[in-house]
Amino acid sequence: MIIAGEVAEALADGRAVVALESTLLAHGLPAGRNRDVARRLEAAVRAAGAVPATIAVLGGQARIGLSEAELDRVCDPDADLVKLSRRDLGPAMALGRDGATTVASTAALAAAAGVRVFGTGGLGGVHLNDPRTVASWDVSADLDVLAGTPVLVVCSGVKSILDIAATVEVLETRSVPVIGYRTDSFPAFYRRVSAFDVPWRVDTPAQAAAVVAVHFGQVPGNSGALLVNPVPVEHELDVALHDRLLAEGMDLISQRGVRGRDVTPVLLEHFHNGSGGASLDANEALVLDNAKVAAEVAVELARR
Ligand code: PSU
Ligand code: MN
Repeated sequence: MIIAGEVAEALADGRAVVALESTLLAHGLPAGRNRDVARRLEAAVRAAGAVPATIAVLGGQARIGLSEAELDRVCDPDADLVKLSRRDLGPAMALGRDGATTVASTAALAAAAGVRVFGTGGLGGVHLNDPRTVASWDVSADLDVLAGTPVLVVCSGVKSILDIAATVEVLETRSVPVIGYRTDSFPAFYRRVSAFDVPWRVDTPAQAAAVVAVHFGQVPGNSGALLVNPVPVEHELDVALHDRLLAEGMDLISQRGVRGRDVTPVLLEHFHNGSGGASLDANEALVLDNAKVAAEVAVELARR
């Protein structure tokens, strides 16, 4: 694992560091726009007083903190990065590959490097079963890894392309605290509220940091925590458009027989193409806001 100089120094000094993932750049956003988002994410973290550490695997080496040239490589569609969950890290590193890290693999690498706060867009979850097929058993490794990795993930909940009810239940079963940031509802990525409440709510970065400090420092166990922050209100996707895209996306997945790690990128692309850019604006706005909130919480944690 290679920790960038600036990140290593900040960690040694006990200053705030925020991990950022690379799958949302390489596989969640279209080429061109992803590079600009990468830059703005790091800028949002810095503006709040923390050091950004974007994580990826390049030439078989896990990198904690990327240079501008390395960010170019992650965002280059011709570089053809593999989507790496935690189970893929061994093969990718041993075989010298380039890969983008998901929430699961980013959290695992962040924790190993000593980074405790991670800002992203949406968490993976339990996928919906198409009633026309047999049970898919598609449950994102993000949930299992979070259950055993002491990192705070700041995200906008899970997309409504997932089974939110089942995802919320798994988080409870696996003892992952879910804390609403200025909300009482578990957010559904493009939409600010879902049919599900969050068990806890905080309204300031200092409160969030207090919860995380006690959770990591005093509560037995090894689980991470989830701070859920809804998409900024002006970027929320219209509900009728959202529901149409969701239904179409599910049909597409079933017709094309899309499976496994390809499901999320294919559905995201359908949303982006079918919403005339509105879903992309929402995605970008929520990721940037989560990076900012993550940095604010990391700064409060470092202050303690
Ligand atoms: N949600 C998004 N955009 C994304 C992802 C989730 O809105 O790009 C990515 C994240 O990296 C997440 C991963 O960790 O998809 C989950 O994939 P899977 O369901 O295959 O585990
Ligand atoms: Mn999956």
